[in-house]
Amino acid sequence: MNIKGIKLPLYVIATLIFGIKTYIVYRFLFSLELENTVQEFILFINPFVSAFLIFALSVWIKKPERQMKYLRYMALFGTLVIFANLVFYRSFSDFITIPQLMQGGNAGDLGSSILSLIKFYDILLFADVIAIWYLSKKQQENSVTSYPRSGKVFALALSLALMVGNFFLAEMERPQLFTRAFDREYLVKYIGLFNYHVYDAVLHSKVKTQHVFADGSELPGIKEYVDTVIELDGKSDLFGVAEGKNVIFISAESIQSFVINNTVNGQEITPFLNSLVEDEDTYYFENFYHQTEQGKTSDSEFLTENSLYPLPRGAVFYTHAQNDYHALPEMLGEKGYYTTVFHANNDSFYNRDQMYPNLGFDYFYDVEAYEVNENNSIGWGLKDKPFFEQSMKYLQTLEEPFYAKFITLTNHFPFELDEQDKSIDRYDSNSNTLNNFFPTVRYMDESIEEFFTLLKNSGMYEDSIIIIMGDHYGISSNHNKAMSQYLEKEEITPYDHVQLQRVPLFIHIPGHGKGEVKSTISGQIDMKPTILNLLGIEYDNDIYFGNDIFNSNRKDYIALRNGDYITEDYIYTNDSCYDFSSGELLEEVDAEACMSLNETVKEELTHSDDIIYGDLFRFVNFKDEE
Ligand code: GP9
Ligand code: MN
Repeated sequence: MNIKGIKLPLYVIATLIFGIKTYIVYRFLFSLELENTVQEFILFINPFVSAFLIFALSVWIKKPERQMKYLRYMALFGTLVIFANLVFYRSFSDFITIPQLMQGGNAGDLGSSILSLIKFYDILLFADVIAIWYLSKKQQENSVTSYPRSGKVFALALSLALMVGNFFLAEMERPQLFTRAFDREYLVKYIGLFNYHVYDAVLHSKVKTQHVFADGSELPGIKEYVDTVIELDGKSDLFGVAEGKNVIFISAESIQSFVINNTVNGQEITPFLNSLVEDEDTYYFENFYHQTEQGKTSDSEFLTENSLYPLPRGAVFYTHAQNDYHALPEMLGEKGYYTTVFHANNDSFYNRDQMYPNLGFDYFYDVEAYEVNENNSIGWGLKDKPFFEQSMKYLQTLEEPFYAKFITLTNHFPFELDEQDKSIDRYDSNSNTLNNFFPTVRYMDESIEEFFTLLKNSGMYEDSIIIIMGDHYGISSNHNKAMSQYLEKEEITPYDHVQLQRVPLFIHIPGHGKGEVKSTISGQIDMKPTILNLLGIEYDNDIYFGNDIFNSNRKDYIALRNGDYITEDYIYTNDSCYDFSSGELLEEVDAEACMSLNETVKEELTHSDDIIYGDLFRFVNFKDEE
């Protein structure tokens, strides 16, 4: 084709028209949220980058007619991929994954309504295919030139350079985009639909290979470990104390224990949670650690529901959502519990729409269940107060007993809050993150207090136990300078850093009367056995790595996901041991007892990883064994 005398090869023209089409689909047919101009820019360039990558390959094909055929069929194939995703998206607000394609379940649901999901104007999606088809036929007739070697190499080099540039920009805008395996919407937004599918395929084949080579031969070793190191003889006094009661579990976003019973600018940060610390119906755990990694909230959910460790890379909710699990919701379901999650975010975020049913949850009240508007939302979405308020109408209709998990959202980085919602002032330091953290923590504290009142007014309070757990840290070590200023410490040592990984845990049992502050070294890995114990449910043949938090015989360490660990006497981090109470660095001779746990912790983490990588629970029949 000649444009003002410049002869553009067909693969470039195809790139341009296919790229424009793809951009229009991204922008107007998928609802991808764009938060700033960098994101708009990335979304604009990625369709062209992907199209060029595909079409420029044609220069390597020798025969001109084959070259043209390649362009035609690639345009058609690419359009079919877009079209299939679009139809899928209209039903599930999500993009197709390989496991989904193979699983067939979702696609089956789609089957009946597929016609209603296709719009008449979808035909326009194929306009560029027709144009490319026509031009390629025309060129073929005129016989196409073959490209010189330098031209071929240039086209390939350019397409790769463009892709690297695109990935680089994406990684800058969303650090750890690939390793955190965030959300499909993010991936499509930043690297485009086609590269997303390639990424999904790579991830899938990796998971599949590990899956294929596992044969369950590791299981006896794992079982022996669980039997000797983890499993406890006898039960705690609280076994069955909440038998038959509803479990209301609040996953409190980004709260760390250092805010409890603390002040900022002379003002109390969490008055309601502080009142619970004193409350006679509440146990407060002051040495409770989060054990999450890159999957953050989803990792904390994974730990809680399975008593398995999350993975060292990526979010296990995303990478191993198809595995067999033997999770708390499933076990509670078998005992007659209705199990559900309330969280005002997209259901595809962290792949929850796939993972929750697999863990045995009966229902997920996601953002669609809520009325979200400009006035009642900030930052990540619906504010916590309207979130709890609006959840009540659903909660009241649930069949009892139920296990209901509520995941809050307002106290999320970057900790934005409307002026009218601020009850305390910001802190003053060089870190806006830390400064803003305090008012949003207070807002969450107030929202939980309001939720307690709503529960009391509804009459559900007496029949329930309420657990409040911090999901992970909110203030990363990037803010250590400001943190040391706030904590009035000279510096944040590796010991302090580990201690800052403590998140609050409250177990509130209405009418119990024996609540106290507990110093037990404990972590999220302990939640599943603890909840089962409180409800009086036996789980002798389960495989898990935590202990009932109320049992005094429990194993005496808590492993963090990076291999650090904490005992009553020591903290191991950075290849060194610190005295638990004083924070003093121990000399090698004094550290022997502490160091001796090193191998056990590694072994424990490896066993847990092996279960996930090899999907080993598919070889265990938990039901027969019970
Ligand atoms: C998203 C919410 C926050 O739905 O759970 O996730 P996080 O960024 O904290 O992992
Ligand atoms: Mn979180």
